[in-house]
Amino acid sequence: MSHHEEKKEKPLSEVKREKMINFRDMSTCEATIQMLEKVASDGFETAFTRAADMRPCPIGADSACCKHCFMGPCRLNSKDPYSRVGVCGASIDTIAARNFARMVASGGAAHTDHGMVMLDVFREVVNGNIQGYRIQDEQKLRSVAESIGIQINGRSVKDIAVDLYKELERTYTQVEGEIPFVKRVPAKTLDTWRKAGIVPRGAMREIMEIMHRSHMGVDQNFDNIVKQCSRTALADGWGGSMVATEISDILFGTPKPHVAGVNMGFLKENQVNIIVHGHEPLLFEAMIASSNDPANIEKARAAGAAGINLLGMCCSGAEVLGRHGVPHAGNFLSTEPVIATGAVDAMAVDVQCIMQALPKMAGCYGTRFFTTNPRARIEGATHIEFHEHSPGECTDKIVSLAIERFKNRPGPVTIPQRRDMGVHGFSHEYINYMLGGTFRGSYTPLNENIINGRIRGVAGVVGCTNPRVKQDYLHVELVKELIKNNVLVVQTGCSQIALAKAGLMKPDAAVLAGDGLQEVCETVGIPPVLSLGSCVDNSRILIACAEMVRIGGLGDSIADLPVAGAAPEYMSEKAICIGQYFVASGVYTIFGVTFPTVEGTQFHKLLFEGLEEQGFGKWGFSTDPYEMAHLMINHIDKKRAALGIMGERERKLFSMEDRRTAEG
Ligand code: SF4
Ligand code: MSK
Repeated sequence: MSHHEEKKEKPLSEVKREKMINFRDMSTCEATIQMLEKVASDGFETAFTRAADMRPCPIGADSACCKHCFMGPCRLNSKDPYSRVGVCGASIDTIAARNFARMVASGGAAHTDHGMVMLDVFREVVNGNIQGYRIQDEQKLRSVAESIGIQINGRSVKDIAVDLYKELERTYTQVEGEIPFVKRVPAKTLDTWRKAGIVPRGAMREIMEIMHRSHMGVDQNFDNIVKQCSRTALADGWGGSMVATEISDILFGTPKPHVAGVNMGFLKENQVNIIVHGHEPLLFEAMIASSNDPANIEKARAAGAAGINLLGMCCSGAEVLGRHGVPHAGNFLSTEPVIATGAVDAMAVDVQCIMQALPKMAGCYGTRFFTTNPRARIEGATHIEFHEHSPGECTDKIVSLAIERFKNRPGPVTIPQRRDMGVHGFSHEYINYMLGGTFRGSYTPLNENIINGRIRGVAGVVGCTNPRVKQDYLHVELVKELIKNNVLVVQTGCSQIALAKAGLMKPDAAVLAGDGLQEVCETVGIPPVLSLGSCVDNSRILIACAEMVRIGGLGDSIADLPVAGAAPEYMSEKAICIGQYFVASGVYTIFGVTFPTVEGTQFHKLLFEGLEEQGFGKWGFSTDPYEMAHLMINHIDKKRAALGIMGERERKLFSMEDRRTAEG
């Protein structure tokens, strides 16, 4: 069939399935399973059934094909990947490295563009051109400004903010030199980057260069390509993503722990239910304002509703769950099933992780589906554009249309009665306060508890859900195994929603932790699993790592710390970029599902071994959550042994007194 011919699709209800699917094999989320069964009995499809019907392409999964020019596409999928080269002579190492580079570029572009939008809004707020938002966290503004060398003493908020904008703009546009947040990187880590020539310039430059270098006939040395992968990824982690997080905190408030709820049971049959899904907090913050607007609430009441009920999903949801306690209906893979409740009157989306299938699913259950961002329009969706200068215009319209749909709900409503409460909204700042107390807020107690062995180390467990593996299962089992072994877990993105549904974000989940971690959690009153926000908020984990190094006692660089990271169910290119910036920052980072390389190639060896030998972190891979946990724990123990803190209890950090004695 030529690509001009129209492919006739069968109505979904007529699609005959060869094998019956047991959704319990595909998810551990009870609400999602209930809805998947409903969707199947209603005769519709979801990502779960499409994944079951379509085997992943094995050549693509190995990243063994190249379509960077039209002499190809070339595939090097023989048993011996070195037995063939592409038409141009490209080796498997070049092909895999170039493909990887483009994943890093795309993932990094998503985060940095998100960060740049936040910065645009910040500039307009500071200049008085946007009235709908304002600086809500002046303390955070001052601390971010100070961290990159901006004078704050005796200056007005506006003056500091103007300087901060100018400085952070360089995160994107800087042609030469180092981006501002590099000032937060521990000296030894930065030294490793400088020696390797990978300190990032502006993200625009790095992403442009990586796209150039991965073009046909340019960089054909996998080692050199990986250097640019690191540089570009660092421009995201310590650049675009960090700007997104910091500016969001300045504009909307730094998260503080509070009790909040997760799962589909927070939909309310007698209210107008609106879900916001995507990534940037701007749409959601405006939607919160519109849903709380008395005029809109009155309209909803006039339509027979008891009120307007707002919920989040994916990372949009994670942002406001942490910041404001808005309930979260579920992670990425639950975005289709939730529509089958029939209770979602409107779903509004902005950017990233929005399946094209959603408007179709919305059509099946009469849900109103709205795209709002000029970057992300979807066939079949109603587009109501969101403008930062008049945010309420878009969200008020969506609220009105949701009310209209409530009045005319097309069918019965089935809401899975699952509600999971937990403590959400940690931040790297709050870890200071929580462990150090008001008067000695610092990471010292965290470091002390790591040194004395109560806490073995810290793990970041993050990332998506993916229908190629059982939804939530790997996240939950991995985290349980880690905390059982006294590893404190910090989380972001869809992963944290999996753990919240499993009840691990309640302080009493500390009983599942090993003795040492349990003691710390009970003393401080925290759960053993701390949620830090959305995917861009992985930058909070970087800052926490830098702070642990700065406090002392755990080595001189991030690579010395007893920490590890994992994205066991990842699906997006953003995750690859995140993984690469953690690896380049010095962290052992393990992915599940599949890894886009051919094992045994030089490129694979570089990622999985060679980078560590050069002073960075390294990649790891496993599809088994227990193996993954023990790979991470072994790594943590290796770092503890190198620090000389293996098996020690009660050793304190060097006090000033000790220092004087040692120096004297
Ligand atoms: Fe094939 Fe080389 Fe063209 Fe890639 S760049 S498609 S390997 S000829
Ligand atoms: S939303 S990138 S599925 S974490 Fe950030 Fe979730 Fe992964 Fe999207």
